[in-house]
Parts: sequence; structure tokens; C-alpha cells
Amino acid sequence: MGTWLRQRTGFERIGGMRRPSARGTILALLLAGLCFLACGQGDGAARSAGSSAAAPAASPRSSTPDAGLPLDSLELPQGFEISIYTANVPGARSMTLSPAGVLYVGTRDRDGSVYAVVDDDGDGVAETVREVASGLNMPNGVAWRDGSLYVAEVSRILRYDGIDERLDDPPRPVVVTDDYPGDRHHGWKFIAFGPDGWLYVPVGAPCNVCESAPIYASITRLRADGTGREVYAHGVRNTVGFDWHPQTGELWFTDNGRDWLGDDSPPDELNRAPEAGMHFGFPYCQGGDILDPEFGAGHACAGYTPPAQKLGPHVAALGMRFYDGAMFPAEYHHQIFLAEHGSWNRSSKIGYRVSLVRLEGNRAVSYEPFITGWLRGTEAWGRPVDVQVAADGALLVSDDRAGAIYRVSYSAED
Ligand SMILES: [Ca+2]
Ligand SMILES: [Ca+2]
Repeated sequence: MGTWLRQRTGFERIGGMRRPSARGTILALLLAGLCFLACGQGDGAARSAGSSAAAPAASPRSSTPDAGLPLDSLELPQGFEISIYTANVPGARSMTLSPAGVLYVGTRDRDGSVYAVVDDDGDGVAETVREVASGLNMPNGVAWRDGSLYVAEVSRILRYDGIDERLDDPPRPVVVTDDYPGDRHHGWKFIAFGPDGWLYVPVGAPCNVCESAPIYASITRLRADGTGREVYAHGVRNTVGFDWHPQTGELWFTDNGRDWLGDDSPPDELNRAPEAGMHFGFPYCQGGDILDPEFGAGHACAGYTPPAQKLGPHVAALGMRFYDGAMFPAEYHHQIFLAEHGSWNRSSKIGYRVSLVRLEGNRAVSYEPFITGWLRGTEAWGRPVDVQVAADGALLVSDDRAGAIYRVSYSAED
């Protein structure tokens, strides 16, 4: 049959037969191993790899609603709950949601895959995960517009037309552009359509810190048909998440600070770019007020736009979204949730959490943790990458270490 479908429920459907897939088994073994490492005391014997690996005859969801992930260790404010939307998206990175409710998820490594995740019955648990593309070059970025899914590889933007209706038989992609640099260092991309209808595509610095051609360390934008590319923002080291304020239409974006300036320097950044042509400092000025020791000579931080909010040093702030759903309390309305993937260039780890930045007008006034607990001691069992507000107002959070999408919901106290 022409259908090329993988449903990531621990099975591959082949010619109408169902049999355990090698991947499903490996995933089960990995999850079991992760739990062995992370679940800690007491229950290790009850969760042996053997019992998990032998389980694929049943739906992983019905037998283990938490998919073996230690959700109990996550802490959220009063009234919020977190659950597993799906634990079957290996390397889950950036997300986009179609109006029909299909969640598309990019990845950065492994098979170069893009996944489509569907909650068929609307109960807050996605039962169907399909691989709609594979073999791509770090297809981290996904954006949906006018019936098509746009996917960002390192140097190309691809477009899959009519994708929602063809999840079981995805169309061949149209190449929107193949004109981005091929550098894999900071080459994976977050992409999104702005309120102006243009597709925003960042190009990270091809280095930790360096001067480079103008296309690098920028956020570009281009028309949906691939024409008209221009640089919108300069001096951006590596942004992997942005969104536009629902009322002002202004662009806000995270940016990852450089490495090797010490444990507490520089901060990661949340920036605001209300107009084209602004310069956010890299590589000359880091974090708004730190003249770079290698590239700062002859420059002044006053010449560049400082962050709207300094974030933790090395937290690796990635995806961010304004909350515009109806489920959370009013105090969260139009505030920013951002995913902190977690540090590597620091002697003690920080990040590995979802944070909240509160705004007053167009000013950031606070920065606080919203979900913590993926980091336990010195080991992180999960790493948040992106956040997405679902149609029902729940907040979806992707995790490329656990291969999971979480669903954060709120219900008022009794
Ligand atoms: Ca469901
Ligand atoms: Ca900056």
C-alpha cells in the first residue's frame, strides 16, 4: 500500500498487521532505563526493563499514564496540573498548532523527523503520533499557515501543502528557499509567521562568539513564497523562540548568551524588537551591559538595545509564547511563558524549567519559575524546549530529553 505511516504507539502498522516495532521496544527500554536512573529509591525493582519491554501488547498510555516519567517531581503554582500529552515524540523540539488541532513537532537530531500529534477525542491525551517527514537536516522549526506546514532545515525552508488532510500520506515538500547558510553550529532554527504575514527565520552565530557576515546573528524575514528576504534584527547570537504580543503586535524573542565568561555571566536574554533594524549587541556587548572581552574594544553598550529582561546565565532560554488562552487565571493573560532547556557551561546546573515573565505595558517587571523539577540534584530527566498554547487554553511543553509533550492545565480551587 502506498501509505507510509508510523504510529508511535509502540507499534508500526505494516500491511494491516500490528507487531511490536524495534523503535517501540527501544523507547520502552530507554524509558525503563531513564526511570532506573531517575526514579530513585524504592520502586526500582517494580520497574525492571524486562517488564516494560514485554509490555508493548497494550497501549503504553492505558498501562502507564505517566509513561514512566517522574511527573510527581515537578512543581507548579497552586491550581495547576501537568500531565503527559504524549511520550512518543523522540527529540521533541519546536511546536506549531494548526487550527484543526494538529500539533506539529520538529526535531534536531536522530532521524531528521517531523511529527504530527493528534488528540482524537479531545480528552487532553494525544493518542496518535505520526512521523510526517524524515531524513531532514535538523528540522527544528515548524510553522503552519493557510493549510501548509513550513519546516525549517539548516539551509532550507520546506512547505507541505494540505498537510492536515494528508497525515497518513504526506505530500512531497515544495522548497520555499534553499538560500540560508549551511553551518550546523547554531544552524537549527525556530520559525514563525508574524502578524505581518512574513515568515521570521533566525540565523544563529556560527560560533560561540565571533564577527560574521550580516546574515548571521540575525533574525531575517521573508514572504511566504520565499521572496523578499531581509534582515529584521541584528546582533542576535542564537534565538530559538519568539512570539508577537497579542495586542501590540511587537516581536519578543529569547537569545542565548555566549559561553566561557564565567558561571554567572552573561545573562540569557528576553528581547523586544518593536521595529526592524535594531541591533541587540552580539558580539560586541553581552547581556546589555557587558562589553565583550574579545570583541568589545571600540564599541559601547549604549549603542545597542539591551534585553527587556535578563534571564539566568546559561539557562538556555528557547521557546516562548504569550499566554492568550482562556483557561489560566487572568493574571497570566498576555504574560510570557518561556522554556529553559538548561545549562551545560556552568559548574552547577540551572534552567531545566519553564519560567514566567510578567509585563506591564511593554515593560518586563518580573521573572520567576513556573514549572521546576526536571533537574534533580545534578541530573536532569527532562529538558523543556518550547511552549504552545492549545485551543482549550492548556499550555503544551515539549521536552527533547524525555521525548514528551506535557499538558499544563488549571482548575480553580474547590
Ligand atoms: Ca485523546
Ligand atoms: Ca543582546
